[in-house]
Amino acid sequence: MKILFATNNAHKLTEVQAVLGDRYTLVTPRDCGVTEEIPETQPTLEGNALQKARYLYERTGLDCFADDTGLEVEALGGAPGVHSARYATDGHDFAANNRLLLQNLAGEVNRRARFRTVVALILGGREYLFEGVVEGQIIDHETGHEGFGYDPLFRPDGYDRTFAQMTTEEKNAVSHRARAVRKLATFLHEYVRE
Ligand code: ITT
Repeated sequence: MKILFATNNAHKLTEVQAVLGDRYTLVTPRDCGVTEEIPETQPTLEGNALQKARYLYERTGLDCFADDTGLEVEALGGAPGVHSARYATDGHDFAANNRLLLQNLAGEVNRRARFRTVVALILGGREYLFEGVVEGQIIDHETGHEGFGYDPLFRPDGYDRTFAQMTTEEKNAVSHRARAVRKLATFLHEYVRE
């Protein structure tokens, strides 16, 4: 089955394809001629995931899904949250975001944080939401080169390595996105069977 994934983030594509396996072939917006940046201007992860999926559905009429993810840091009242991509600057500057996060947590003993992903699916014109969460800690310096975004600063509970020190397979065993996408996959399997 082919399904359109509303992302321009190649790392996400790799992670999600690995979770879904070869039963599903992911198609990108670019593959469908949508080359502009898909707007995400809503105040919540749910709102943004739906906005991205609806944007693509309106343009292509194809079944599709989108995810929106935020890093929620306890000592910062849940920031950067829905603003995770544009925390330090207007663009997706991962290094600047990580520097700002460390700066804002300087001297803070409470390093608890979680990643939360919301996946919005539009299938047969209907909308569905799936959520995935992983709890962990923000460490005090960047470690590792895998993954993307805040991965070098996030150490999931039960591990002594950051996401950026893990292979895609290891990250997918516990990550927010993989948890949400596994719920999506279970739903799709049922839907296809009916
Ligand atoms: P698309 O909207 O094109 O899918 P994006 O990079 O904007 O890609 P999100 O809005 O979902 O993705 O995520 C917002 C930011 O949160 C993203 O730019 C990263 O900085 C961070 N982020 C998301 N998922 C992450 C992950 O698995 N590991 C580390 N950081 C992540």
